[in-house]
Amino acid sequence: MDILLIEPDHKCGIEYFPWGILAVGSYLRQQNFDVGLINASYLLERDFRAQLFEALPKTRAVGISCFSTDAAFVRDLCAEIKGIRPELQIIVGGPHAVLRPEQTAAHPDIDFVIHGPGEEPTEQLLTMLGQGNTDFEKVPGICFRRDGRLIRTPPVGPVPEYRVDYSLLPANKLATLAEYMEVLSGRGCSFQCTFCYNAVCGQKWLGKTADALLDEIDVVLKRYNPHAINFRDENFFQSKERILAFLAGYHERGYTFRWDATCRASYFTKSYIDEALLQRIAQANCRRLKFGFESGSQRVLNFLKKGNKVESYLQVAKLVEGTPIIGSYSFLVGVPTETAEECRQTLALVRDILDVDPNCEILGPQYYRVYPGGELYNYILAGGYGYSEPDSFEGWAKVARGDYFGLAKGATHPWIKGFKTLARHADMLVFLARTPINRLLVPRKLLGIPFALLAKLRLRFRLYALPWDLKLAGALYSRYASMMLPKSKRSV
Ligand code: B12
Ligand code: SF4
Repeated sequence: MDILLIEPDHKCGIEYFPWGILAVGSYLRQQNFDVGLINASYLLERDFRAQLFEALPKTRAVGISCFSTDAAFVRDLCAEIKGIRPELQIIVGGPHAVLRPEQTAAHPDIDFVIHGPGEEPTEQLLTMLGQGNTDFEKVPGICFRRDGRLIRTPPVGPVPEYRVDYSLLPANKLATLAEYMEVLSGRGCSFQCTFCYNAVCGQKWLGKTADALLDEIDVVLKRYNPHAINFRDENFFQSKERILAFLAGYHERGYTFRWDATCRASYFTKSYIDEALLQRIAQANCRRLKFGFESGSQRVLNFLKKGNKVESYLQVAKLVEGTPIIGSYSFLVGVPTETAEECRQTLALVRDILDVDPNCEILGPQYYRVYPGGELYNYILAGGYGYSEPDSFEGWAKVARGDYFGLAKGATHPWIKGFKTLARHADMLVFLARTPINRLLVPRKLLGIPFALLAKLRLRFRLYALPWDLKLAGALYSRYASMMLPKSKRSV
């Protein structure tokens, strides 16, 4: 095996596609490299370790993906691998490597860091390692140590065209693709929201052409016959021209699959998504449109450079409600400069949207999590909040704790004045307020009834003071969810 690619256990308990290593692995396979892939997020720990120990003696290099929250997992894994085979080259990529390449490459157990798209740098590194060539300075897109110095080479150019090789996924996942499939129709996004990874990395939208996308869908349908496809990229609707061609192609090619995609409220204009186009989208079996609404405060939206108008949100929800499409709306609270009243405005907006469309999906309001990089992050560092960043990968590993379902949120948000408990548990408030009481009428869940009743009153009448019930409910739910987690993982 030329390289063993590993996705950490993100501890979110959900079996998503490991897109970073799936992309890199697909490309490498097409260049005739022998690639192995293990996704620790799918596996019970003992199964992960069994697969790891079986593959390690056979591989020439290891590649690991790393979110900032994965730092501790990656640190421990690298130490373990080096303990078994010190000569094995370890390559780390993924969002944290992109955001903090030097710090990551300074870690003694990490040999190379990929600070952008990983396809071509990894191909070049593997080729050079195979030849015993050590001119790594010539490989664009990497960061590494040499003679006590850190060397960062220039970024790589555009990612080459290639097909995703889903057969890299574990057998148990492959068996489920007819039920649920993910396809990446493009990468990046050209908006500038200050909290978002795309804006931080300057990843402008790069979409497949409609023809290339439709051809890819043909292949996916032929091989896996999914009845639903989730277009996983973050701005599926960025190009109107491509959307019109996709909709035409959907009917011409006789597709029947249902699909989910990301959208933006600002696209709902007379010149782009009007009622007629929304109907056409619905007729092409769109199942779900996902929006980042973020806040009920226009000031906060402007501060985040979201480029949306709060006043458009109810209109968007009404239009979507008038179709068979499920509206999925995501919210964010706890960002710097947000006031208690602005947090309450977000909760009031959630209530108003639920009045318009009781069947919609609400994500959050999620508590703003601080990840390194970008305008908002720099604002925090400069803001006199006393917030300081870990100065090493080891330091990140210490702050990044296991975060089952994102409920064990860090308390370190000094910019939140007087409403931290509400902000941290706003998602619990909405979750409980939406839970039908009859679903709690089972012995295991009876305890939830008073919490749910109180949350319904809170959301309806804007009663947000003294949210200790939400804190307690969050702690109980976190414990319950953690107990449930191992069952949600499949053992292969
Ligand atoms: C899909 C997705 C997920 C999926 C799948 C994750 C995955 N492994 O792909 C799931 C749902 C699991 C997920 C979960 C989470 N996610 Co997420 N997710 C994304 C999203 C929207 C798209 C990623 C994607 O598919 N990219 C397409 C692939 C092809 O590109 P890529 O990931 O950039 O990978 C390229 C390079 O980075 C590199 N590369 C990547 N990995 C590797 C590995 C090796 C060995 C090499 C050589 C190269 C390499 O090469 C790849 C190809 O060019 C991104 C946003 C974004 N724009 O990237 C957020 C993002 C990655 N997620 C993020 C976060 C924070 C999370 C959560 C922590 C959220 C939470 N609950 O709080 C959880 C993690 C769970 C946890 N508790 O720890 C952050 C990461 C920030 C950070 N500093 O780490 C991002 C950037 C969103 C953001 N905040 O803006 N996520
Ligand atoms: S529109 Fe969405 S994907 Fe694009 S920059 Fe803003 S938050 Fe990120």
